[in-house]
Amino acid sequence: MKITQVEAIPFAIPYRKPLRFASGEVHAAEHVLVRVHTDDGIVGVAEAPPRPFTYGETQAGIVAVIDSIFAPQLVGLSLLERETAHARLGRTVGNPTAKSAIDMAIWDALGRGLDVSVTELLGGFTDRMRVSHMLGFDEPAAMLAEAEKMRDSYGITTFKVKVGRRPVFLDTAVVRALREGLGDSVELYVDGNRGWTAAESARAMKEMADLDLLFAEELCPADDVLGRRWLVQQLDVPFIADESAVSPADVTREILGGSATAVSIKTARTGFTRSQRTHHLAEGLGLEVVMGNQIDGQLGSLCSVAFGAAYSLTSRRAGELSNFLDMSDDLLAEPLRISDGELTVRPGAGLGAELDPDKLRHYRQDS
Ligand code: MUC
Ligand code: MG
Repeated sequence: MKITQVEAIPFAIPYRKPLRFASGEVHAAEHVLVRVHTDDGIVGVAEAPPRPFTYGETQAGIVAVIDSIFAPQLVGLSLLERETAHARLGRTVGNPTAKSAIDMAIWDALGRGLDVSVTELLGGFTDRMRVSHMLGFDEPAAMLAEAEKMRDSYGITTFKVKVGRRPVFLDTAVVRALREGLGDSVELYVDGNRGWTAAESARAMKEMADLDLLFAEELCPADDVLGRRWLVQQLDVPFIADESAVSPADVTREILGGSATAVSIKTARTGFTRSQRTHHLAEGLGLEVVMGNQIDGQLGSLCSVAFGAAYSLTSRRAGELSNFLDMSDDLLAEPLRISDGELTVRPGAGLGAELDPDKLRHYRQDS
């Protein structure tokens, strides 16, 4: 079970429909496939989605940091020495998705070696999660049509609506159209990706006070420290820290500082090892948790559901697990299927993910 090689393979798969939000937009999944090989022939896999506008990583940067810094630090370690691997990766600041993909590929390889699923290794609470779909910026009618399609085709009844545009009415009109069009039985929440000021956020939330929102996420920047605290104190729904709270230390700072009251866990940026720490912290603090989406492909979504299903707290709320549906293709040999509004963990060892070699050959950018 010793690590012999860590591969970082850049690939690109176009989106059928770009996703737009306050801090950026995504037209193609320009991700990095990470494969961890062991001396007994096991290969663990995961993917790293660079989000330059949020975390400063690029596809080329992820490949470079893995090849030149992380891979040499890990070769020779056992798959069971996960805390040692974590400590070595931690010597380098930043690079959250590069570190996370390596971490998750190690867990996948360990599960394969032990013939148990990653969900069982982590906690084994359930084998499925309800799915929440993220709606990117568009006109109200188009966003309502997309939500109806997701509900009618996949049974999804929870929607996260991207907000943060100016004037705020552009977004509040969308949320109102969704509530009126979809009725009371769906769950709606909003994510501003720091697009509004605290005052704009407060105004928008007042305008939407009758729309029965579940949560509000990152409406304004955490760096507007007093403004955000002022906002969070007046809301009557949990305020989710997403990009402002990547590490457990960030979560502690945001929650104790009164700048958030709930947390988004994204395996794409905290892997399984650091997501576990955030989960345990959230449980200890009594926080709501949502499994977030970093605009993941199918492999990334499989990682999210594998983690989310492992614990009671992370599987309580619908997880953001469906935006791979906007991609034109993927690398998995057997595509993920959402039905009755749920995504199940793949049966089998590790993550249960098998890649299609022809698709990998087609989409990889290094050969
Ligand atoms: C989200 O929840 O913010 C948008 C940018 C990113 O990194 O993740 C997405 C979704
Ligand atoms: Mg967010």
